[in-house]
Amino acid sequence: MRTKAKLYAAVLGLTTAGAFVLSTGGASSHGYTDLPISRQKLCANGTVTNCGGIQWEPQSVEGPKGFPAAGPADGQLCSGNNSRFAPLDSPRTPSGGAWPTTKVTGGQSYTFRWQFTAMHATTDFKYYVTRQGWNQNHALTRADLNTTPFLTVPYGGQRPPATLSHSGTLPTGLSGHHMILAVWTIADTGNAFYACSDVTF
Ligand SMILES: [Cu+2]
Repeated sequence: MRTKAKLYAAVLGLTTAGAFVLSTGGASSHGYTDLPISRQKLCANGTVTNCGGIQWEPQSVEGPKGFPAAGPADGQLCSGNNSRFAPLDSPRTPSGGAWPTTKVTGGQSYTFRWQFTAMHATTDFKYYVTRQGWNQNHALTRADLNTTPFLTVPYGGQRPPATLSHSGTLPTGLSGHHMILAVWTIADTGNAFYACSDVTF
C-alpha cells in the first residue's frame, strides 16, 4: 500500500515535471520581429498594455507553416492560430486604441530585424503587406494581403544568429496605415513563426 502510494506520487511528480519542461521550452524558444516593431513586441515592452500572455513570450507566435496556401486561418494570422494570443489579431489594442505604427517609405530600402531565443534550422523569411484599401476594421485575412511576398530571404536550412537583420525594398503605391506580415519558416518542423507590424506609408 505504502509502496503503491509512493509510486503514484513519483509518477505524478514526473508528469508535472514533464509538463513544466514542455511549457518552459515553448516559452524560451523561437523569435519575433522588432524592426519594424511587431505587435507582440509592443505588448512585451509595455507600449501596449493588457495583451495577456503574449507580453511574457513575444517569441511564441508559432503556427502551421505553408502560408498562404496553408498556415493559420484567416483572422488568426497575427496570432499564428493561437487563441491565447487573440489580442494580436484585433484591429484595436486591448484598451481600444490604435496600434502604434512605424513610419516607412515605399520604394526605399528597409532593414528588417528578428530576435531569436532559439535558432532553428530555417527555410526562409517572407514578408507580405496589405493591399491599398484593405479592411482595417477586422482581424487580418488573406484577402487583405498581397499574398505574393514583397521580400523573400532564403536561408537554406541554416540556423540564424541571435539577432538577424536583412534589407529589402518596400513596395510602392501604398499610402496610410498598412500591415506587414513577417513569416519565419522552420526547415525541420511543420511550423512557422508569424509577426504583424503596423506601419504608415
Ligand atoms: Cu523555437
